[in-house]
Amino acid sequence: RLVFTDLDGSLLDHDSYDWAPARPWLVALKASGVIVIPVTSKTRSELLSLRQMLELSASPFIAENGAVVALPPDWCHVRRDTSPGTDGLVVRNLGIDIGLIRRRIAIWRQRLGVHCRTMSEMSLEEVAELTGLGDQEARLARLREGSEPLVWRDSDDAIDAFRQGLAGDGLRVVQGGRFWHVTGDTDKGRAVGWLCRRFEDLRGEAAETVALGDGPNDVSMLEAVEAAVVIRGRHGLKVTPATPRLYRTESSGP
Ligand code: 2M8
Ligand code: MG
Ligand code: MG
Repeated sequence: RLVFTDLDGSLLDHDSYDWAPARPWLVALKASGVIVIPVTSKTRSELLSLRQMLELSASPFIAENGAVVALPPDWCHVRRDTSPGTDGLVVRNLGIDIGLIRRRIAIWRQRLGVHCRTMSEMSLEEVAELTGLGDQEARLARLREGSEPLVWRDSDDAIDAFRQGLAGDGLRVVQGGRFWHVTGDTDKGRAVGWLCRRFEDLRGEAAETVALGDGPNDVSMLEAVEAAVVIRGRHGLKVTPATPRLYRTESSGP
């Protein structure tokens, strides 16, 4: 059994990033052999420390909205994967190089004359201020590999034009809790599907799957599993996955 969970606003509180209320469940799931898999907008670097804190170091994780998948040894395929890095994880990039994403954002912004500010243009202090993260965490959030967060400073119509322009380049724009995120042709749902197929390949049986999330960028993931949980958000954004088995929580966060 696999439980896929978003972090910010879901397993972690939107503002304080606290997860203590969920701890008893994490312990119980581990004891019964259920694998909890973080699926997040955060970077691989942020996840490397968070997964230890959450005691999820045996699990794979999906970072940067589906652009990056990290596999611990028992999720690896001897023939298909490269050898693991120093952290023991094999990393698969399902998206597009971050340099290309940043160049296309700059081009479409200029071409359309729209206003936004990307995370790579922000100072460390600015990122810390916007997210409420400490300096060290903000530094890790800036180490992007396959997605660029940005703050939109223009109209709703302008974001549609921006989205269409980037779509012509094979790029996608999704909305997280605080930022818009530009990725390659991937999303949380695609990465979840990829991991489920990997599980089936290795174990010889299909996984039973549940996913939890609070944001619009979680919809593809919620639609990729058997049972979905929408966590009440603090951002006021609509989250409406088209799925028959859907539960909405009354409380927000962990
Ligand atoms: C960003 O992601 C969140 C999650 O949805 C957002 O858009 O609000 C990312 O930059 C991530 O790396 C960072 O840790 C997080 C902090 O709130 O913000
Ligand atoms: Mg979230
Ligand atoms: Mg998230």
